[in-house]
Amino acid sequence: MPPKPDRTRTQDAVKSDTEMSAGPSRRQLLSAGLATGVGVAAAGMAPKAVAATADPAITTIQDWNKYLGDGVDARPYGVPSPYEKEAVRRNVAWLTADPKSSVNFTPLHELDGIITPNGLCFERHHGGIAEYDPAEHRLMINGLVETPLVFTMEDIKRFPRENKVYFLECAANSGMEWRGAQLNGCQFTHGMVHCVMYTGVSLRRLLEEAGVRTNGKWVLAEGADASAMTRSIPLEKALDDCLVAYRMNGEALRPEQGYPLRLVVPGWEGNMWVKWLRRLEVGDQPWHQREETSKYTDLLENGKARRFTWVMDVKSVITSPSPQAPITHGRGPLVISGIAWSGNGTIKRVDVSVDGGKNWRTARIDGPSLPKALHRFYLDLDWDGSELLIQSRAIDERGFIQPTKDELRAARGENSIYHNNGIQTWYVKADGTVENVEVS
Ligand SMILES: Nc1nc2c(c(=O)[nH]1)N[C@H]1C(S)=C(S)[C@@H](COP(=O)(O)O)O[C@H]1N2
Ligand SMILES: [Mo]
Repeated sequence: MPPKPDRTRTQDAVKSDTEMSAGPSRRQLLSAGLATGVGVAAAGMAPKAVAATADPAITTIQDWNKYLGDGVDARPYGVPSPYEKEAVRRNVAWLTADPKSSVNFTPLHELDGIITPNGLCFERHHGGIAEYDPAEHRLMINGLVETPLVFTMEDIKRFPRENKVYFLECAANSGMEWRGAQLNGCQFTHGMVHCVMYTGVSLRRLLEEAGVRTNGKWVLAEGADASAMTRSIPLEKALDDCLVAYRMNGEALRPEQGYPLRLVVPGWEGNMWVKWLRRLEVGDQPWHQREETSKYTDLLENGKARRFTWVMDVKSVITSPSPQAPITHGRGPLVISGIAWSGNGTIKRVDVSVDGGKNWRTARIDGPSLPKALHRFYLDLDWDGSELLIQSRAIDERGFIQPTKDELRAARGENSIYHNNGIQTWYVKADGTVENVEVS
């Protein structure tokens, strides 16, 4: 089960738990009426440089010029520079009862491009990280198949391989923000998403090997961790674009991400991407119906629930500037940057507003535009130092437009936790600090 927000905690508790340094008023609703003296940066405009002779970093000899550094035998597996120590996953202690059934968050504000480094992919697990000897790992396919099969890891690596870049988003991402602005940083509001290149074999290929019977309609995927997490996937999706993956960004899956084997269910909510995958059972009904209650439903205002809301809707967020990535360089050239994604395919366009959604400009998408993967966008501005209410709004290839939070609440009420893809607002103050707010 996903983490649930604890509504009894105060805003100050949120602040101290997340070690944020924001102002006291992040729940305030700001009217979208700020003056904006912001121009789109002229082509080729560059930040001003200091004359070389005036800069001691140029005119004096630095420590690192005086000594030899580490040799090639010092770092068999490289780690980031010690100056990058802020680029780490973080959790929010009050969200869950125990860190072994919990979540941490990708530091989106520290990243660029579309690929999440393996060590920074957020983790969500219900029974802690399972540590496996791959030689002992087996994948079984049983149920409504002609030939039940058991594969070793070696067997799986002898099937034809595919390389695919996909985002994974937990359905609870942004769930704490349903009722209003709460957590002060895109790491916490949007960090239950990552995007890596997977290497694996198509699930279709493995199912064909076992031979799915005509009454097979669902694939039940089971994990080998202590939670033995089981999820049902409609056969149609299983035969479409799912992968049984054993590598991420070229290297073996990390233990946190399901080493040695995980299911990849492109564009669909993260809980179906079963890690430490050990069994695929073909059945004629979904696993959910065997349980007393169905998990991962969206409770509506009228008491009814939305079930089987698998596709992750079109969404985006500005990652910089943002509460954890304030503007420190003053007025002048400013790079606004963010990510956009959709479970429906590619992102067609991203609009950015600096006045709380009154006016929009088309952002520049840079880097690969791959279906069901993160997209990186930029808006290059000349900032005059005035306050801004920055927002991004993504549109996907099927024409779906990211809604405002008010539109979402009008449609689904306030009881939901899952599938919050509403437009995020950051309040940029004149001193460059940034706060999570909502505009009305
Ligand atoms: N076996 C197993 N698979 C699992 C889980 C789990 O607890 N056990 N958590 C699921 C949930 S809810 C999510 S959001 C994703 C998170 O994937 P990640 O840890 O690679 O970010 O894994 C899914 N697969
Ligand atoms: Mo999740």
